[in-house]
Amino acid sequence: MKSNRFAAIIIAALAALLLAGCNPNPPEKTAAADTAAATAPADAPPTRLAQEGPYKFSLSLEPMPPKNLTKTTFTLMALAPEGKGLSGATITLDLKMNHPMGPNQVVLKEQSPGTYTGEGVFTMGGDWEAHITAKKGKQTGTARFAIRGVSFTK
Ligand SMILES: [Cu+2]
Repeated sequence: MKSNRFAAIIIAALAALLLAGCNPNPPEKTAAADTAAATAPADAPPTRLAQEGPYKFSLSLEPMPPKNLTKTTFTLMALAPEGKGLSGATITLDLKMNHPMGPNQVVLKEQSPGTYTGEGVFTMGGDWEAHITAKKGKQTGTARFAIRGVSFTK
């Protein structure tokens, strides 16, 4: 199939551009990521670094370990102060590295009270952070998770 081969070349070229454009070395980690995630293996599940506001969050990914340029499902569990599943919130997840990568936001949709999911793509291998913002009425809750060791290859 000629078109498949062409697509593969385009993807390879795009990957090379992304790698060249965002200087993968030396990886300079944030202090918070260092302290909270230093002991976790490189392919550990997302580690919560910080959480502010009235809600409690935990994050999981599929596939795990995550891969570069591969559709990834983000599942966020969100609890309201009473310990019930948070319902009716608007939740976004911003993927960031320790250098400019451009905006990479996933809007999470409520599947059931307390469970929000969305699909996104890591645009580079390496260590990322997911920044969560949950809004409901006048309340806002945030959290940051370390996502280490996103595979450079698919
Ligand atoms: Cu990068």
